[in-house]
Amino acid sequence: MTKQLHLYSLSCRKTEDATGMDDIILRVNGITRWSGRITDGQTVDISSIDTIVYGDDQDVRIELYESDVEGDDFLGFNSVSNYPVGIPFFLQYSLDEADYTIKAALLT
Ligand SMILES: [Ca+2]
Ligand SMILES: [Ca+2]
Repeated sequence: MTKQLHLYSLSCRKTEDATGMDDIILRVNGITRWSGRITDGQTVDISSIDTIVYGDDQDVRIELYESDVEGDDFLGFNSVSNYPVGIPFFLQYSLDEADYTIKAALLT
């Protein structure tokens, strides 16, 4: 059996950078799958990211970074394994005083 994880949207409650927009990098199992600019109060569509297929005994590591010229800021990670199929759930990222949420679901 395999599971299919789909990511729908990224919401920013609070940016990591003190001024201007954040440049977010989203990595799935260490590979960059999406990047884009976002600021306080915005939600962006990330559903163009390919559905992630993984085994029952595996989990998926989803990391967020904020890009700066002097290096990337790590905003946190979530490991997704089991959730009820078909019901959206939310992943929180709150390191470095940032506040982000990813909406995701396991597909039927
Ligand atoms: Ca930063
Ligand atoms: Ca930045």
